[in-house]
Amino acid sequence: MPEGADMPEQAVTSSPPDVVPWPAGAAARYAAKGYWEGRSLGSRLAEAARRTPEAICLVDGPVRLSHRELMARADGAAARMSGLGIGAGDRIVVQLPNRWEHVVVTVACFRLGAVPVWALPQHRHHELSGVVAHARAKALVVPGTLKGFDHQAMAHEIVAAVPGAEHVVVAGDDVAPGGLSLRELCAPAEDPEATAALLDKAAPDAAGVATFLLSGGTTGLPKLVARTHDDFAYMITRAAELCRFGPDTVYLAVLPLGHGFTNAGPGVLGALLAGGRVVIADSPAPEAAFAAIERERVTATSVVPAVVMRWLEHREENRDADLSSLRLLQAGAARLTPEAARRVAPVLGCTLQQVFGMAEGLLCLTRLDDPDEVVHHTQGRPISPDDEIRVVGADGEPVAPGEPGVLLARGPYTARSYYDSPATDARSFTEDGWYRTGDIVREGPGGNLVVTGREKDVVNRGGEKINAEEVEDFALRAGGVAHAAAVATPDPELGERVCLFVVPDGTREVALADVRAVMLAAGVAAFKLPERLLTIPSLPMTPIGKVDKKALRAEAVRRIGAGPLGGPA
Ligand code: J2J
Repeated sequence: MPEGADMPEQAVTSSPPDVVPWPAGAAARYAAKGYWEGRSLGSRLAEAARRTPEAICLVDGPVRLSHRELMARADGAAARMSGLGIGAGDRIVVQLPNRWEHVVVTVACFRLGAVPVWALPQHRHHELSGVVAHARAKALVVPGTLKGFDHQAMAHEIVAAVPGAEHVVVAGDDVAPGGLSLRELCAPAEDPEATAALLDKAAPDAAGVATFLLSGGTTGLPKLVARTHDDFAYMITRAAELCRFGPDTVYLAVLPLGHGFTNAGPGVLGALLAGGRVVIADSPAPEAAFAAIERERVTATSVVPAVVMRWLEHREENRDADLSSLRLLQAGAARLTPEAARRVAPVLGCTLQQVFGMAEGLLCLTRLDDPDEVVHHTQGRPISPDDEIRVVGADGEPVAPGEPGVLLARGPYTARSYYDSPATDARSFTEDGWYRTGDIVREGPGGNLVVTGREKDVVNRGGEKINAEEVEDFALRAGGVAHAAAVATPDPELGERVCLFVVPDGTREVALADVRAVMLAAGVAAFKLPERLLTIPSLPMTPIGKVDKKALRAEAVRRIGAGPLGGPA
């Protein structure tokens, strides 16, 4: 694959017109305060790499890359993408499992100004074709076959069907005709210094889009959040500062690299920008993760509460692994119970940090020196002094201090709109630029937030968000269903699972397997499939005529119990 001989002299990547920018006054303030530094993430990463070029910064099994080697590969990939006609502002959907190439492609995009859109390996045709189409992606990067599923074939189908999508890039040896080899794409640049000089000179505009993040609960009609180099870099470096990341940081990426949390909370990018090291793991199973922590002397990692529970249970029974290097365990993306939080320091021997974040921006952290009371019982407070938050009631007015209400957020790294989705924006953003998170919180002492519920209709299954309406639409396509309502049922392992209520139309019996089959046939990610089906004569309604999901959640608990799925229906 040739490297691009004619890379542009100056990349042009101002914000696309389909994103609402920050008002000029706010932007000027964020720049004046030094939050927005006006440098692209690619330039920052290259600069960090040049400080300690020979230090190992990326480990994946036997692969160990130094900062110099990572940049040579990323720059090589950027040059080859340019040779393929991919330039600043072009989007590339990246669906890869946790492998070092994920990091190389990401850094390559940031160097070139191309926009990576991280998808999850579990996404299937339904989600991925929606993302490729809505992002107007030019390329799709996929594994070959993973866990028995042929991602390559799916990618070719999507690229053939979506106008503007051109390239399928495939990991591994088995690249079918018409596809490009990820291995070749990620080979080191032939002349690393010359390539780096070209990319430095053509560095993308820091006000332009660095990445499109998928909003929690991505459906066939995805919501994309355009994060600029300036805002994303600020969030990452500020989080890295609060997590005390530095050259001695060894960060274990154990959650999917498709998540914002793993990449940027401060995550992989925070560790690299701090001159530290990233160790890639492809499973959060305690045996494998603990072995990686011991072997690589990992100092920090981030997990979802379901993984915290598994690690605690395993460690209580098995103390073989040496976890003494681990200083920081971040837990976020779903609610961690105070009981679990309390066990982390004594059992795992490290500091717990609760993380409450979202693709749209706002990131809350408990601080490393917060008292136990805060770390065990709250989801932390915003990372920037200029994050603005409001907790409002049904009337849109602020509630009394300490009372629960819907959280609104605004600030130097919180988006003002979704990408090209005016109808959704009208519901999710206020006219004066606040993002309506849909989370119900109360503000505790010291401004720490406690997430107590949510108004948005999603199920949070171990950190993966599932849009209830999407499940309901599929349920209606299964025969015999007059009405459907998906709700969360409590689960000791994953926090929540999807329970589907159906009102039969009397023509036939409806079984869980029927609905699951409809969803699988439509190419829906398996984690969204309902795990329980309950029939009900009619759906309860609220006084204003909406389906009463609160009543349904209570009904599900009454019928199934709050324990594992086993109980009688
Ligand atoms: C309860 N609910 C939480 C928490 C997120 C860092 C960390 C997480 C995400 C993420 C992220 C929660 N307790 N501690 O992007 O950078 C729920 C809320 C929130 C939604 C966002 C990051 N932490 N949540 O989870 O875009 O409902 O981002 O609005 O996937 O997850 O989901 P998502």
